Amino acid sequence: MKDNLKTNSEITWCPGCPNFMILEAVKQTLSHQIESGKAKQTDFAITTDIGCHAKIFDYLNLSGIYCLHGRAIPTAIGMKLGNPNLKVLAFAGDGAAYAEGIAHFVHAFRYNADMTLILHDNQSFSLTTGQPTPTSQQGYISKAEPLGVFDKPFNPIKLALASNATFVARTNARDIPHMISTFSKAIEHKGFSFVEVIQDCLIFNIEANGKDKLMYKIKDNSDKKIAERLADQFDYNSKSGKIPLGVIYKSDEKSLAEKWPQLKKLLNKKTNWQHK
Ligand SMILES: Cc1ncc(C[n+]2csc(CCOP(=O)(O)OP(=O)(O)O)c2C)c(N)n1
Ligand code: SF4
Repeated sequence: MKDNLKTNSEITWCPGCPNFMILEAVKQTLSHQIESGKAKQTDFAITTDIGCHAKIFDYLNLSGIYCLHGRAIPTAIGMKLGNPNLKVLAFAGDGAAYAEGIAHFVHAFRYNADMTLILHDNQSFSLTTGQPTPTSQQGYISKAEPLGVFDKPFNPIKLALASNATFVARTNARDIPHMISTFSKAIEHKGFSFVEVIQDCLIFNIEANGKDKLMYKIKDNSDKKIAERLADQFDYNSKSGKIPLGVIYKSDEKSLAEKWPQLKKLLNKKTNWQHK
């Protein structure tokens, strides 16, 4: 079944890039969903941003839209509104969603459309040769900031929680089984599910690599106070602290379509949209 998700496109990631492992985990996750009868291959639709991560668009045999930089999230929400029976996945980088597309990132949690965001966080704008992003550590020297980054990074997990996220998880691009289990839980969550994948870039911001020794796995958590404490354990700035992996927070709230009966009516009338 996994082969049905393959394409003939030449893969142009650097040899050994952890994006290969993310691709493998996505294929295995979707194959399990399809083989277990939870979804058909044609039920899935993807959006991708622009960046190294976004090349995944060419390597997955799925319908979708290769978006403008920073716009994978709003395009995915539009897709979901257009056909709510689709299982929509958006792929974005830390530059894409935390810089260019930050407004969409914040508001997506409030809207709570039933879809999944897979965020490849390599603490770098890698496709464009390593400019710093909002999660790059202080002191990171690049061609764009030769004196090193002066600013502290922000913490996207805390931002998601503060924005009333209903599903926040973190996983490691080197751990395919953990990615599969986390992606599966995210896809099965009702509402907007955000999975941050900690991903090394082998070429740019290599000082930020090798955080695996700080990582540990947690049990799924539904307590907001505990989630905030878990989020505080890693500040994206130093190689100390602990990095919790797993479902950091999950709650059951109404999804976008459930909150907007008028939208449901309008769409039913205009597009024969059937709410499940
Ligand atoms: C509107 C717009 N701004 C900037 C760019 C240039 N650009 C293309 S890819 C990219 C970096 C992407 O970085 P990130 O989202 O972190 O993904 P990565 O390459 O690290 O996977 C930038 C700045 C663009 N294509 N469009
Ligand atoms: S530049 Fe970095 S993120 Fe991009 S393909 Fe190469 S290793 Fe991967």
